[in-house]
Amino acid sequence: MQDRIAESEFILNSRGAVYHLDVRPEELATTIITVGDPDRVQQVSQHFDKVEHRSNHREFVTHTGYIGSKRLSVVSTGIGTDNIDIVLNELDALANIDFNTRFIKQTPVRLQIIRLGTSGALNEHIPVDAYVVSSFGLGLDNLLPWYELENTADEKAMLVAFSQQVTLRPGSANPYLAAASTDLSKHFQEGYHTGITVTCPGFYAPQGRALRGRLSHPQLLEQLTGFGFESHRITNFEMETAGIYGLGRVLGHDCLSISTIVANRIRQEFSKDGAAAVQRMIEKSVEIIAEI
Ligand code: R1P
Ligand code: URA
Repeated sequence: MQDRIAESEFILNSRGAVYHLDVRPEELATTIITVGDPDRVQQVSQHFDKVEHRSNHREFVTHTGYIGSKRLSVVSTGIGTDNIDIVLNELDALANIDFNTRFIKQTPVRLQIIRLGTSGALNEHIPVDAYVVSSFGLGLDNLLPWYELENTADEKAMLVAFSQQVTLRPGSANPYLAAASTDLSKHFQEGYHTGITVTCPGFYAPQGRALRGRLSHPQLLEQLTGFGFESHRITNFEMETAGIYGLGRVLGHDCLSISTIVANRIRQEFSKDGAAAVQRMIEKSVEIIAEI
């Protein structure tokens, strides 16, 4: 028999809510939209017919409500896969751990987790203000090497091709890969580009941006743009997708990441009104999510 999970490992606050998110099991839906920016939570929940729960702790803002009869939550993650480690584990705990007994529930609940974020394009044909659905998350950030992530044969072959074509400085990254949920991605086709999203452990040098710090890997953009495996190409990079896909796989959830392209790094263009483009992505995507 499994052990009761100790107070030091699974932390609840004084109202019996999971520590970082400050959410109780009954306050979370099984379809969850994640956003990086806490201010974007309200931009999503304004499309709900009714909001029944709001919580707010550190960078983690949660609203739960309904569109028609569909119950949805929207949760902000803040930036980076260190935060994704916290958010995905706590969402999973809310669904799959009994908060009273501290035992794992017998029947696993599979969540739908959909990121609505922003990203930089690595393909000159994907313009700013376009939307990209990530077919794969390819992590350079080192979160998933801490978990037992099982890869398919195709994913393993893609990782081998990546290590042959993209020469990272030894010790800088331990690349990992996980695919999107096709059950979710099949709903997001018209009006969305599709491709591999690279998840980076930072915004500047880890995405090839040189301000005053010199880059250890000045060929990064060129190598990522040139990468190919069968028909798969890298379209964009950001800071959460691979963590969501990888940890979603480990924990047994269906995950999808959708990004508004706010910068095209090949053309060196930046959106003139990224906020409006993000708002359009939210409207278009939430309408689809409400029907899934
Ligand atoms: C960097 O500015 C942030 O923007 C992107 C990156 O992944 C990173 O979190 O996503 P969000 O706009 O969803 O935060
Ligand atoms: N977010 C990123 O991480 N990179 C970009 O270029 C734009 C948004």
